[in-house]
Amino acid sequence: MSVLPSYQQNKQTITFAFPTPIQLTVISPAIIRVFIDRGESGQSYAIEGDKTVTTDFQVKDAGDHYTIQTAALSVNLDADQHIDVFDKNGNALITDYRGPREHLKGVDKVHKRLVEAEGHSVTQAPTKSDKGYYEIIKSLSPDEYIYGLGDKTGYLNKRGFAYDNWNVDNPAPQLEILPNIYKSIPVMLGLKNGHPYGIFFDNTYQSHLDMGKESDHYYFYSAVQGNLDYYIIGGTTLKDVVTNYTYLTGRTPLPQKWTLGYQQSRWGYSASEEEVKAIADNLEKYDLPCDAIHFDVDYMNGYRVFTWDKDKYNGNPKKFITKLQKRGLKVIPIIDPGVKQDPDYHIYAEGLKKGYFVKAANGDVYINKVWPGKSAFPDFGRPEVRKWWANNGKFLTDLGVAGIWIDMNEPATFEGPIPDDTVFSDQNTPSTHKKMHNVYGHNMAKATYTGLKEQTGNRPFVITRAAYAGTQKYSTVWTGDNRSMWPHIQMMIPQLCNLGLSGFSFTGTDIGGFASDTTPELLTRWIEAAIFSPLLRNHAALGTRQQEPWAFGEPTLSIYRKYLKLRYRFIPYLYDLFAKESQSGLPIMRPVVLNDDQDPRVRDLNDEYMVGDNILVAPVVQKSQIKRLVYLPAGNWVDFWNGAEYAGKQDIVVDAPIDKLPLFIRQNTILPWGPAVSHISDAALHAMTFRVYGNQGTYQHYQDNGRDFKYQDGEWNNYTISVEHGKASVKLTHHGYQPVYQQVTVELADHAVTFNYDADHESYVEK
Ligand code: MIG
Repeated sequence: MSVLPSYQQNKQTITFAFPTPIQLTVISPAIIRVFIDRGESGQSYAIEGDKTVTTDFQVKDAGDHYTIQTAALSVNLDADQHIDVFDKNGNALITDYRGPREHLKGVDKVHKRLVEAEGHSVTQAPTKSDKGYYEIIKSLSPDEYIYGLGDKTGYLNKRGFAYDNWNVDNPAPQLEILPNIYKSIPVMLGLKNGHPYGIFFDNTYQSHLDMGKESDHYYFYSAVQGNLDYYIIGGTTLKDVVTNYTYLTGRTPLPQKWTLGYQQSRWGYSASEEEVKAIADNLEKYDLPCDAIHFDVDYMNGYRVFTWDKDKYNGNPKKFITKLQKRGLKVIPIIDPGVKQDPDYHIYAEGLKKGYFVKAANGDVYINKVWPGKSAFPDFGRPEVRKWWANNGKFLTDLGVAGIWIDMNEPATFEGPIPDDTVFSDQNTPSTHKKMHNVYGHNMAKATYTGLKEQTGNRPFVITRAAYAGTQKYSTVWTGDNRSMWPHIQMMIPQLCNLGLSGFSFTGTDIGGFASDTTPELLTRWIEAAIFSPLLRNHAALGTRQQEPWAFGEPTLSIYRKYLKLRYRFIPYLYDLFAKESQSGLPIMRPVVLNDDQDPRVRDLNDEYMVGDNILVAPVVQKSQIKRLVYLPAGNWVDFWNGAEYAGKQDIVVDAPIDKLPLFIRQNTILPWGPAVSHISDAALHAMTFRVYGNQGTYQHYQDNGRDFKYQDGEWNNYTISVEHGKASVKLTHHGYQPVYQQVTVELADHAVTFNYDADHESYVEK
C-alpha cells in the first residue's frame, strides 16, 4: 500500500499531489467533479459558466484514504488513486473496480480479414494504442441498472451493451446492435441496489461506454484523448439526479406553444409550391389539426444553404409562406452545414474570403461531398463563424419561417470521413476535427438558436440531428433516419425516454418511419404510440410509400384524426409540463422508473411510458396485437376511455383494437383540457377547462403568451385548481400576463362547475 499524498485546497477544489495530480471539486452538495489534466486546454461545451455553489464540506484523513464529504455524498480517495462514492447513508454508488480485467476474446488478423470479407464488421472501440487513451473502470453490482446515454439504440436499461460516442450518419437500420448514431451525450444514470447516481463524462473526443458487455463485474468509460473530466452526480431519487445533471448542463427552455402541435413533413414536398399547397389543402379537407409543414432540401437553389429556388415558388416564396401562415400553418425549412463550393454563390464566396471554413492540415479549405456536391464546412467552433451563420439565417426569417431544422451536422460526408487532423477551431484556437467533431452539431444549433432569437424575438424552434450534452439549451432533437418497421416503433419508447433522462426533453421520432415503406397498421400504431411525444412529426424519405394521414384511406384516416384531436386537447398539459421542466429538468415523456425508482418491476420496462407524473401510456407496438398486458405502477389508475378503476402494482390485460391506445390517468389527477382547435392560435385563450379524474386533487396551471420572452419579465399567470370534498375552487396567484381567463370550467365526475373572473377582486366566482 502506497502512502497518501498531501493535498491543497483552493476554495472548493482539492488537489491531491499524485505524480499526475487529481482534482476533486465540490460543485454542489450532490455534484463533485473529478479532474485530471492531460494537457487539453479549452472550456466545456456542455457546461456554460461556473456552476459551483458555495457548499459545506469536509476533507478527512482516514489514514489509508481521504474522504470528501458533503451533505449528500462522500467520496473516498485512496493512495492507489481509487475513487469510491457513497450516498449520505453510506450506500455505495460508484466504486472503482479492483478485480482483474476480463477482456472479450478478440479475433486475430487472419480471421478478422475473413469476417470482414463477408461484409461483417469487427467493432473498433478506442484502444490502448491510441496515444491519448485512458479508461475508467467501475464495479457493477448484481443489482444495478444503467440508463441515459442519449440517443443510443436498444433498450431502456443499457446494462450488458457497449456504445461509442462519435456522431455518425449511419444508414443501417437503427437496431440494438449499433454502437452509435447521431448524438454523443455521455451521461449515464444508475440504480445500484436501488440507489440512484449519475456520471457525466465531459470529453468531446471519441469515447466508448461499455456498460457491462465485457464483463458482468464492471462497466467502463474509455476515450481516445482529452482530459479525464467527469462529474459524480447524486440525488435521493433518479429525479434528483436528472435535476442535478440538468442544473449542470442546462435545461430545455420553454418552447413556443404551437411547436407542440402536429407537424407534417416529407422529403420531396418542397420541390414545388403546388405540392406543398396540396398538403395544406388535404390537411384542411380531412379536418386534421396541424401547425407546421417542413420544407426539406428541395426548396433550395441547388442545395445551396440560405437560398430559395424562386422558380419552384412562382417567383415569390414569401408570399406563399404568408399564405400558409394565414391558414394556420408555419413553415420550417431544413438547412445543412455543407456550403456548395461555387465561387458565384455569395455564402461560399464570403465564407472563403473571411476564412470561415474548416481547413485541411495543409491549410487548404477542406472539401468533401454532401447534397450540394463539393462543399466546404463552416467552422462552428469559432464565435465569429457562429455569428455569421446566425446572421445568414435572416434570409429565412425575413421570408417568414417559424423555425429551422438542421441536418447533416454530425457532420456527415459522402466521400469518406473527415480526417482527424482537419483544422476545426475550439473557440478561437485552432484545434482538430478529432476534438471538435462531436460538438459540431451543438455549435451549429447554438448559432441557429442565436440568430432566430435575435431576428424574431420569439423562443427559437430549432430541430437538430447531431448533438452533444447541453445541446438541449438550444435545440429540440429528432432521432434521425429510422425506418418503417416494427422494431423502430418499439425502440421509440426507450430511446426517447433515455434522451429525456439525458436532459433532452423536447424529442421525437419520424412518425410512420423515415426509410422503407410503412403500412396502414404501422402508421396507425405509430401515431397512437407517439401521441405524447413532445415533437410530433410525420416524416418520410423520398421514394418511399406516401404516409400522410390520408394516404391509406379509412379507417387509418379517421383513427389518425382522432389521435391528433386528442393531442390538441392535451397541449395545455404538455405546455404546463414544459413550464415545470424548464425549472426541474424533468422530461415530459419519461420512463416509469423515473417516477417510481423503487419498484423493481419498472426498471427495465420498454413498452410503457409516462407523461409527467400522472399519465401512463401503454401503446401497442407489436404487429397484429389487439390486447396487451399493462403493468400499472403503484397508485390507483383510471382508464382514460371508460373510467374503469384499477389498483396499481398489478398487471392487467386490456383490449387494444386498432383504434385504441391504452391510456391511464392516476386517480385524483386534475388535467387541463384544451379547446378543440385545428391550430394553436397566437390569440389569447379566454377560457380553460380542467378535468378531474377522481374526486379530489390539486393542479398548478401555467399561462403566458406562448411565444416570446416576456414571461421572463413576469408576464405569466398561475392558476391553482383544487377539488376537495367534491367542491372545486380556482385561485389566481400571479397574474403578470393579460388577459387572464374570463372563464374556468372544472369537470367533476358527475357535473361541471363554471367560474367567472371577477376583475375587481381578481378572483374566480362560481356561476
Ligand atoms: O441524407 O434532407 O435525416 O430527415 O429528409 C439525407 C434529406 C439527408 C437526412 C435527414 C432526413 C432528411 C434527409 N436528410
